[in-house]
Amino acid sequence: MVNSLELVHELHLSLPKEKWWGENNVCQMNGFWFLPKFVPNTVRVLNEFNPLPNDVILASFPKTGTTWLKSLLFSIINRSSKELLVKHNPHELVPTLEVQVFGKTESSPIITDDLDSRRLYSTHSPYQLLGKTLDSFNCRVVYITRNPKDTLVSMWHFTNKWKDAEDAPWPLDEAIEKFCSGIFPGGPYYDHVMGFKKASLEKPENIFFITYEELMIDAKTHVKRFAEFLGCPFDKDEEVEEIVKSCSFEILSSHEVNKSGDFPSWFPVPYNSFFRQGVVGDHKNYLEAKTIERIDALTRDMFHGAGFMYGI
Ligand code: PAP
Repeated sequence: MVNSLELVHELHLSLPKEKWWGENNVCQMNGFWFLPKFVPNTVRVLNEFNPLPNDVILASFPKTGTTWLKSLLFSIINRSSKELLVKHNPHELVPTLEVQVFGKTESSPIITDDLDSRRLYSTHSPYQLLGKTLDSFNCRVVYITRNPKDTLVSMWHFTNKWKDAEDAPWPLDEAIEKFCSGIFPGGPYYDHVMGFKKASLEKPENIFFITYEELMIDAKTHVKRFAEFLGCPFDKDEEVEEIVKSCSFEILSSHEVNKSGDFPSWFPVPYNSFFRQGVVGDHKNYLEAKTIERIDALTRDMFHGAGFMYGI
């Protein structure tokens, strides 16, 4: 009899692989790249996750503003969350489907069928894979994206904070090559973003598409829009202002839990690696002009060519 570990092993062997950084590979499933440890979890999400109509799913490509949006959506749904945000990292308040929820071999107790509860989960799975599940249950999805150059630089920094990165830091040139070729966890970035962008245009009542840069310019207006989209609008402006403030980079990154160099049980990076700069345009401090031109040309092709005038 084949046990589940053997099945996972077989699944890994059968998938195309590419080198990502150092000794780490990524595996390709349905045109997208995944870290091997998340392949079985992602398969479980696709096979076993049954959203409830009341569920809220935060979807994103890695490093595009997930942590920020987790704190905002959690605060909007639960209204006052100031105390909880002081004590808990946002990733522990809003579990990720492929990491905490389906990361174990047995169904997680977090999964309940309580029809009255409003569950909030996040996912890095692309719409091309998870879309059928999300559409069939009619739940609300908020997707955040970020310009490709800042996303790449943010991921490069994050990867170099991994537990086993000490011996072999990831050269930036390699990170650029991998990003441009699409061989990146969750990648290709452009396909991930366009999957949700197109779906949000087709189903605006179910999928809210936002950019990190828009949120940065006017978080207050967008927090109100999220609340309306989720069917729980605010009565008072002060409530909105309080949420925007308590979820700001400045406040969140000042909490001991988020400054900690400890490693959470669910990912091999310290808590403090989710808070680095939190600004728009940091790529200018790292990428040469010729790299910026190269990525902009790709963006023109992939986004502008598809009618999405974003990312340059
Ligand atoms: P994840 O995919 O691993 O969850 P994610 O939260 O999407 O990561 O991205 C982290 C980025 O969001 C970091 O960007 P940087 O490397 O360019 O600095 C992080 O600093 C930024 N970030 C985290 N919290 C906030 C916040 N409250 N406001 C703005 N940016 C934030």
